Amino acid sequence: SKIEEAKQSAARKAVEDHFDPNFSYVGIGSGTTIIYVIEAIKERSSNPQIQFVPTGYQSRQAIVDAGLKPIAFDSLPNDVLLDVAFDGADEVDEDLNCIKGGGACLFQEKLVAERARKFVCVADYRKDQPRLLTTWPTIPIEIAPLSAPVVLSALRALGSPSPTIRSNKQAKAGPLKTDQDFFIVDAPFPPLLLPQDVTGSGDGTKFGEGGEGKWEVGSLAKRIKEITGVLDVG
Ligand code: DER
Repeated sequence: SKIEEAKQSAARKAVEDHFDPNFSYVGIGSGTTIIYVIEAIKERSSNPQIQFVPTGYQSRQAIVDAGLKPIAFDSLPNDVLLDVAFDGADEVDEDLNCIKGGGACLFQEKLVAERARKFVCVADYRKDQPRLLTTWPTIPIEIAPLSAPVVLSALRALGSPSPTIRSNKQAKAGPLKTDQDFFIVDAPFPPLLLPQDVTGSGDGTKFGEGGEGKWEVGSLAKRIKEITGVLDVG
């Protein structure tokens, strides 16, 4: 299909531009696009020395199914950095900010991205939007279950109309649990602004204070990290 072809060509380009068969450690994200990244890496290299760091059970299984060598994030030698981490995204704005978390693998994805010299986001044309939350409706946040009531009320205070704990009715009654046994909160906000939208705007958009619910992307990301103590990966 047109979408699968777009995913595959994005993956091939990403691998062509950012993968080197002499690498030692490569991060592998979660979702469907990443499968094409793995296929493209297989075509480029048969170097058995490379070890692949998964971002969850699905990512690890994809590495194993491709006959590549997984290494768990917490088995990496101390202080070693990944040469590159490839991952997908749900939406990307014109400043290359990303919405991630559609696949509920956010915590490990952030850990791996943080530990890589270079983070390569592989996203087809559907994800390419002028501002975040143009088509993807919510900001996914992975949290410790115990913190849910506090996080939900703090998000409402930031102007999110109806933050919710993600459930997967087809799979089970009650909330979805991630590979860390955490919750995913999905927080809707109006489309996020970029700095160039706000400078000297004078339209009542309070820079980063959620005036009329409008947030500049960096300010909101900072506030959400403060609320959830989430690993700050920028
Ligand atoms: O959960 C994520 O952030 C993933 O990267 C994911 O949403 C991308 O999924 P896709 O490649 O199947 O669109």
